[in-house]
Amino acid sequence: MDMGQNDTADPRDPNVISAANAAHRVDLSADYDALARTLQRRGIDIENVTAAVSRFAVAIPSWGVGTGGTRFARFPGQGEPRNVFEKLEDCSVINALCGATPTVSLHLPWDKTDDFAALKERATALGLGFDAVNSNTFQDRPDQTASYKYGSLTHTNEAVREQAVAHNLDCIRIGQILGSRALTLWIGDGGNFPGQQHLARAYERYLLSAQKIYAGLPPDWRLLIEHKMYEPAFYSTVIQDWGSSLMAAQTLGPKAFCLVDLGHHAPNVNIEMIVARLIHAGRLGGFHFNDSKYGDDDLDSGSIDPFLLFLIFNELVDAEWRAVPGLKLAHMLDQSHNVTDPIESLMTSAIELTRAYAQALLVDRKALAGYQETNDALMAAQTLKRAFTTDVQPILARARERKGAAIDPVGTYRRSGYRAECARRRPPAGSTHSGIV
Ligand code: RM4
Ligand code: MN
Ligand code: MN
Repeated sequence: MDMGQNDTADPRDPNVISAANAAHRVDLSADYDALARTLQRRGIDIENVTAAVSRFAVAIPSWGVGTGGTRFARFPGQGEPRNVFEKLEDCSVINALCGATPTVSLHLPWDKTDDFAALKERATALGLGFDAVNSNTFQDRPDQTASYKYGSLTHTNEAVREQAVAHNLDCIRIGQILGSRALTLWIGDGGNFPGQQHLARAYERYLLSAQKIYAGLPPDWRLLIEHKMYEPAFYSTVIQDWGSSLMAAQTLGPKAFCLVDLGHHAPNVNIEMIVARLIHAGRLGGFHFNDSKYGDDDLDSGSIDPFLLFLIFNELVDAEWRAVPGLKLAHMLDQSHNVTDPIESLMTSAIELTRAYAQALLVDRKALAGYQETNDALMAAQTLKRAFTTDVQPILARARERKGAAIDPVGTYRRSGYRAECARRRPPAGSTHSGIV
């Protein structure tokens, strides 16, 4: 991109990032060295933690870089991306500055374009790859014949189900062009009234439709089944919980896994236990990270309940520690940014995930196992708390710096003037096709 203005600098330019980092280097070194000594006293080599954090990656949802909205209104931001190519530009800024988001997850048909090969080429030029493809059968679009008003994969009418299956197969075809290796299946199907739907038959129809999609998966692909308690169906949702999702995955076959969107549970549900159970079943496929207070709020990861995020990562690191076989997770952010600059929110959220991961790596697992065996509840809890309350900021910043990313991503981004430059180059063009999110 040619920023072309004296008062703006391309935030992806390594020289721009390095110049911005210069102002923080001395302080960071002092903080990092101090933390290294603290951790050493606990028997932890900081370099191992920093190296693990450096390897952590999470996908950016293409729809996340546009401003989201609620059922009531959407207040568009300045210089929003108007098409999938511009979304990729913003994703490349996020990745350059925080160094943890090398892939993008598309949502179809929101991200429809005539030339997916060109999109793939553009992504490669920007240093980006593609993560799971998300299908969309929860909305009607002008060119389709059947309506999803009363469901898609579980609809009573076979023609509607076939259309929804065909769309998913099309998503796989597009994903193959892009180099994706997973299809994420989330449906809004369900009922708003008791009695509206036959609960058992709707689930059976889901399985029959999902089998057809599964049969279309290339050998190296996975099907990620996403459950959600409610919305848009408010009384009964066909894939409402991890039980429905797990049974579906087990029925479909070894390439089917469960995807946990953090916002898709009732308040106070113990999500880390769900994670543990799915790991036990060998069916945990990945996450949609976000945070919430009440429902599927799609708030920034770690903004409401960072301890929950830590406890989830604690389960993941524990599984790594136990060398649970075949654990290969698709990490993605799934957020809606209504009042912030989406680029800033996504960078901050990616960093919050690395923070939770780093904290989880600090848990003294041998000590914890001992306290668990001897039923020392207080010390077991303290062992987790000690890791959670450690300020790992210097580790995160050092990991970014070593990758050529920014020590201070938001500050560097703001000073670059990227958003103002986008506002000049991208006059509003109606909807960003990011729908309800
Ligand atoms: C759903 C779910 C899906 C996402 C849509 C936009 O609530 O989280 O993952 O694709 O929203
Ligand atoms: Mn989701
Ligand atoms: Mn959701």
